[in-house]
Amino acid sequence: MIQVRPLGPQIGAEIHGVDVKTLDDAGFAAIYRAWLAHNVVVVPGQHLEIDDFLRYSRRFGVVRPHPSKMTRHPEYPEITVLGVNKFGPDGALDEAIYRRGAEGWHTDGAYDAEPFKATQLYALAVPSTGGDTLFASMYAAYEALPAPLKDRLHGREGVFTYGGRRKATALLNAEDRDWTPVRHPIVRTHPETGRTALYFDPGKILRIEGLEDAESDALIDELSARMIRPEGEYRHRWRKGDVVIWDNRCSYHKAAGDYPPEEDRIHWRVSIKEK
Ligand SMILES: O=C(O)CCC(=O)C(=O)O
Ligand SMILES: [Fe+2]
Repeated sequence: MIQVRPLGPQIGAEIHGVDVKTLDDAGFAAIYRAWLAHNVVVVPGQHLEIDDFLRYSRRFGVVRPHPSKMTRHPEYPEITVLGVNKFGPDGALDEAIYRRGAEGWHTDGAYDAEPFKATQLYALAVPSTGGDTLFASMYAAYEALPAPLKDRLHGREGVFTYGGRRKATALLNAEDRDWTPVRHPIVRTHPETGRTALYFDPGKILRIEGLEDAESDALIDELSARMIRPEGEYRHRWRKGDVVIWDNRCSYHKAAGDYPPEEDRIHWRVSIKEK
C-alpha cells in the first residue's frame, strides 16, 4: 500500500511502501499525482541499476541527455553523474563540479525552447555532513508578489541562455558554448495543474523583453529578491538510495554545496522533458 507523507508546508512529499522497479500503473499514478500536488517527491530506500533508474524515469516523460557532455556517463548519455572527477590531475578541487547547482536558486533547462519538465536524482553516495538540496515553490513566489508587480509581469517574456549574464559555461564543451537564447513567459501557467507560477532564473536570464536595459536589470534584481518564499521551501537531507524528482515548471532548487570535498557525494541524474 502506497503512503504519501507531506514534507514541507507547501512542497515535498515522501512516498513509502514502493519499490520503483516493480511499481504497477496504479502505483505510479499515485506517485505522479503526489508529484503534481507537492512538486518534489522523495522515494527512499531504492536499490537500482542504471537501467532501472532510466525505466522508472521514462514513466515521467522523455529522458534527454544533458548538454554538459563532459559529465555524462560514458555508456549512458542520458545519465549525468554528479560529484565525480571533482579533483583535477593537479589535485585541485574543480569548483564547477563540486559546486554544481550551488551558485544560486534556479530551475533546470530554462535555456531550452522546451525547458525541462523534471529532474530526477538517485543518491549513490552521501557525505557525512552537508550536501543537502533546497527546494522552493514557484507558486508561492507568484502568489506573494504585490498586485502591481503581477500586473507588470503579465504577458512579459524573459530571454534565457545557458550560463546567463555570468557566462557560467565551464561544464559545456567549448564547441557547445555558443548558445542561442530562448524566450519564456515570466508568469507561467503549469500545463498540468493549471496553477500560476513565477518562472524566473537569475543565473540564466539575460533580460526581460521589451524593457530598457536599466529597467530590465532592476526588475531582475527585484524578482531575484522575491523568488524564494520561506513558506514555500523544503530542504532535503539525502540518504543513500533516495530517488528525488522535482518539477522544474513550478519549483526552484539549489545545492547547498557545503559538504567536505574529500568525501563522496554522488548521484545519477536525468533530465526529463515533456516531449
Ligand atoms: O546536487 C544537487 O543537490 C542539485 C544539483 C542541481 O542543481 C541539479 O542537479 O540540477
Ligand atoms: Fe539544477
